[in-house]
Amino acid sequence: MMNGPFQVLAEDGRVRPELEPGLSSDGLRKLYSLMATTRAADLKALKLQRQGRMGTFAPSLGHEACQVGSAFALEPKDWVFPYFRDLGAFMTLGLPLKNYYLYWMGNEEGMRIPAGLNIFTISVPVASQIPHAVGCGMALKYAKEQAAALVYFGDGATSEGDFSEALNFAGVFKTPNVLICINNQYAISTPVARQTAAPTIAQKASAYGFEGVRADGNDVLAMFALARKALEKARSGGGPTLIEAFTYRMGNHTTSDDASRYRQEAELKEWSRRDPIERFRLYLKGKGLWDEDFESRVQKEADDLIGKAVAEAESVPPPRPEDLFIHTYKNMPPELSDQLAELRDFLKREPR
Ligand SMILES: Cc1ncc(C[n+]2csc(CCOP(=O)(O)OP(=O)(O)O)c2C)c(N)n1
Ligand SMILES: [Mg+2]
Repeated sequence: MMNGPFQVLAEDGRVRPELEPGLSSDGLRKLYSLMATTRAADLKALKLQRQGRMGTFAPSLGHEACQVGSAFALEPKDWVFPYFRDLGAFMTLGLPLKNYYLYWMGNEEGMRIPAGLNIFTISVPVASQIPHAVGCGMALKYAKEQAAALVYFGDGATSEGDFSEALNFAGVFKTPNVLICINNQYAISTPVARQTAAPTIAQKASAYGFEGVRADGNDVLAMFALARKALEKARSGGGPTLIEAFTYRMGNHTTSDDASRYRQEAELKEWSRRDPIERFRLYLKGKGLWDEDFESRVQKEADDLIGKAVAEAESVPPPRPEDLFIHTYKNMPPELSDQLAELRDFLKREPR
């Protein structure tokens, strides 16, 4: 590592006051409740999956600060391009939790984004959302809109051609983008040392001609401060910024993975000492903004919200097999309509 990641809060919650981003007490408490609610909603999803009530799930455990801190800096006019491990960003932006659960239950209607939210759908093909975001940045530039397009992706995405092409374009055309690499140090079982020989991901930005910064991704104030600065720069014509959020994936890659087969217990233990929520709680407590009453209120509100979201998501009828064929073409090409006819025929003979 060349320089240590940018930090506002040390691991024990001690703050560097000159770097505090100047949020109000309400703002700070909101950040806390968003992170705590994200964690509770994430743990609930794991349980749903284990009970057979959700198809598969990619846990966000450990990513709460980088997701919530960066999304908290967005304005409604900005655009967001998420990847598949972004629950905290969705919570912060106000996507109903029902939608997120529905999506992971296998119903793509969950990604029907309510009007007024400038969020694109989750991209599962690794890195494919980065060129989308840069294209959106270019469109904002043409339209002379003072808005930015922010994209999230993992460390694994940086080995894809899409990453390189998108960052090159962003640099050349000075698009209003904020590119956030959530470096959780693994792409499924591949450690980041096998992903790149560069000491940091942030430094890759200099080859594309723009600024790259490395943040402590478990420090919500560092993430907020850097994202806000990069967003302001993008909106005012200063071009793109790459932010590397240095963090750790505390859970399995997805519910189909068993990380104990390729990660050492000691590493996990080491990172659990850097828990992003714990750290922020210590900071708030020091400021007199956290006590047991506040905690119980946050947890109760989270439980209510989650209970309601589960009930709503489970009351939506399951998708029809035919739904596989819609949303791709306006007019279905003949080979697909043949396949659809064949599927309907099969379902008539062997109903589900
Ligand atoms: C183009 C493409 N190749 C492979 C996959 C299978 N795949 C899904 S997630 C993943 C690893 C992604 O790792 P990273 O970008 O670090 O994100 P993380 O899961 O760690 O958050 C892979 C290889 C995919 N979805 N898309
Ligand atoms: Mg990763």
